[in-house]
Amino acid sequence: MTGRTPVSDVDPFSPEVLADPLPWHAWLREAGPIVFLERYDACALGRYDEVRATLTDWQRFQSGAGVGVANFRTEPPWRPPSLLLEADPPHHDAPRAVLSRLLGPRALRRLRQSWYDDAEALVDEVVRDGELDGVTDLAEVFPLRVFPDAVGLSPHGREHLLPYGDFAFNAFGPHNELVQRGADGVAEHAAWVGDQCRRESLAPGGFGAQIWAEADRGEITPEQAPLVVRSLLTAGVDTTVHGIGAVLHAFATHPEQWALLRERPERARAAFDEAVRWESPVQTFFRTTAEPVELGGERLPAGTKVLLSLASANRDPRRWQDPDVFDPGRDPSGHVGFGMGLHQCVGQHIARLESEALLTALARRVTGIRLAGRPVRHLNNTLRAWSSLPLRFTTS
Ligand code: HEM
Ligand code: OVM
Repeated sequence: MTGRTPVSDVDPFSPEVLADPLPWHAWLREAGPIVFLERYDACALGRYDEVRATLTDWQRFQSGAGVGVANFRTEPPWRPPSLLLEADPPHHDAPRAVLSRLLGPRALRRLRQSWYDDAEALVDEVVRDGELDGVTDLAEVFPLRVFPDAVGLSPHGREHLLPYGDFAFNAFGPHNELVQRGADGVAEHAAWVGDQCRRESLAPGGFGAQIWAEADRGEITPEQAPLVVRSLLTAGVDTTVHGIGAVLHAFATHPEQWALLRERPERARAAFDEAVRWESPVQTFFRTTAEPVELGGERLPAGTKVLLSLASANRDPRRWQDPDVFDPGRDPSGHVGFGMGLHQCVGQHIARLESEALLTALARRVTGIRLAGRPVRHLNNTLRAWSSLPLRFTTS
């Protein structure tokens, strides 16, 4: 460090910052384009331009050393690295091409009608005049109803999915209390997940079986197939649960926007993207410098960990007008809530389809939505999440 770079002894993964990260984000953006995090021997970026530039510069800012605080070259990862998230070209290319095809907009057309029907059915079941919990009655229920079936998972043991994902997202952070608390159960969750990734476990026609079919066609190797399935099981559930939680919270606290959505339900998809910008359910990922690089006027040695605050970039006033305002009428494109560049979320079309289906079904029944009590945060080293969201719906 040259001495001009701001140094911070703040722990971005402390319970205090995780419970209320916005003041830390504001400090990070204002302090300068790059900040040194004393505790983690890492740098942090909070401004949109630098975060975006780093996400799209995969040659110099690599993922293969892990996208959490730990450097896989010096610390062994908790599980074999992801062939997508934690890989660089050329290794990244084939698994990515497979998932891009299987999870792309064209491929999802065959799921659209049934997910819309499932959303209608769920809304019929749980929505009534009165109170319900937006997380435990809706945000956790809907993804778990549609996604595991689409992958082709066994109906048994699905309760492992959320805690497994929660641990994986915690594991990008330091070995703090959140990781230690999850450590007890993770072997059991991981064993179930690993078993589900076998060819024999996956129902015909689902994403899992399609991944194995790509192995048969030689697009990926049979050794890669189970790990590609594992990516869906790791990244495909908690993310959409907390994304849906975010959009429900956004509307409950902006009831006038719900009224507008009811008039124009075709805007559900854009509203979800705005909620992803506003809340950033995935808050951070790291990169590791592959060579000495200059960034924000600072010269970083090779092997430097760089924390990218997607959440802070998504509220950078240099990029967004009134960034703290949830405005489903704005154009949220360019937000980095799904990342950007080579690793940009390959499941984003799934996430959008799930939330669009659920919001559309809700918009048909629910005339008004309000908070009915204090929402409760669920802390995670990477995710911004609710564990409880007391809502009051009106239906007439
Ligand atoms: C990558 C966020 C839903 C699977 C990413 C990245 C972000 C992200 C920020 C970029 C990681 C990086 O640059 O290092 C989200 C959010 C979601 C969501 C906010 C929901 C609101 C999903 C779903 C799936 C999924 C539903 C699977 C069905 C993946 C995979 C990658 C990824 C496999 C790695 C892609 C690669 O490295 O090429 N996601 N995600 N995600 N996501 Fe998502
Ligand atoms: C993966 C993966 C991808 C994105 C996020 C994530 C736990 C995992 O490929 O396993 O978080």
